[in-house]
Amino acid sequence: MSIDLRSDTVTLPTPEMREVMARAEVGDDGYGEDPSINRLQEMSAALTGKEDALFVASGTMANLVSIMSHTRPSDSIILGEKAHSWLYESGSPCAVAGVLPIIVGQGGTFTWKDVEDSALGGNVHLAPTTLVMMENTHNAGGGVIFPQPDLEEICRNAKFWGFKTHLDGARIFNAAVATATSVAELVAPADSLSFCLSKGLGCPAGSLVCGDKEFIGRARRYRELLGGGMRQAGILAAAGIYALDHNVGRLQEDHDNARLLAEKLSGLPGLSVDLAKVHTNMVFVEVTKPGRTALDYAGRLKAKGLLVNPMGKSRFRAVTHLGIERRDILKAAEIFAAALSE
Ligand code: TLP
Repeated sequence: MSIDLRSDTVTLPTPEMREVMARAEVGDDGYGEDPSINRLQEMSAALTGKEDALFVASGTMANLVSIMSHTRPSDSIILGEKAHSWLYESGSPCAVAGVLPIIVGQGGTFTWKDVEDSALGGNVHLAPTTLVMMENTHNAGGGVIFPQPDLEEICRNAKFWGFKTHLDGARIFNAAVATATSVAELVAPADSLSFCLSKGLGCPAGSLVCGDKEFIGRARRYRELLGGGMRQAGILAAAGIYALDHNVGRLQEDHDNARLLAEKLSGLPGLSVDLAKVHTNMVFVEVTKPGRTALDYAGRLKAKGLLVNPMGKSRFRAVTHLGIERRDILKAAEIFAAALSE
């Protein structure tokens, strides 16, 4: 079997997770009667320190219902460079929520000054800014952690200016483990957040939207509008409960494996890694060997049983997760070297 470092979305449910899924108590969530979904939502609200939570199908849907719940069509929203919602969600903020994205900062993170310089309003020609979205960890920025002082300042000033704040916390548990901070503390400044069960936490599907009761009420309606209402989905929620109970602490292993991989790769001529940006479970690598593109190199790796994700002409991403052990990293490092010397 290949060593799959394309994403932490490739994890397979373990036998233990499948076991709790098979035994899950379920009911019709359209009537609010699925005990497993209700429990997962209560757990998620408690873990994130928010009033309420809503189980949705995916991270994309979580971000979209959050945007729809905070804005009206023809508002503008502020996002960091290469934000997942902007670049990797099929244009849904524009196509479905009808908002105008304004991109600020560099490498995914940004400051209040960036927001202040770019926010729109006060003139009938402008699409008024009503939402600021941050991503923690930031995927395309390299799995980097959004600096908490900046996040706090953005949220504090946004409140004063009357903007809502949403955190795409698809990998917020990675940020929490890496900084030894509780998720509740990391997300406290933001009005709402989304987090994913189907990435480092190892579930087959599902994300949670968390915020105050009024916001979650609106999110529930937009989930319905998008066709995302589910029935006996407690089978999936049970996997989420299992993951929150068992798969959070182990994320440190993924971070250690990513660090080991980054260090090995940074020693190879023909590749370059910015070690300072390896904060969590992602390693972004530049192919510097003349005449090689990321796509070409990824093809050579694949032929040797190693999968990575090309992201741009010379850059690729390798992500660690619960299907990867230290010995896989050591083997992967050998394959990286062998494919370079071809
Ligand atoms: N990220 C995926 C892909 O881009 C498809 C990945 O492999 O990293 N927010 C962030 C920060 C994400 O990284 C992702 C998925 C999402 C939202 C969307 O989640 P899903 O795939 O569940 O819609």
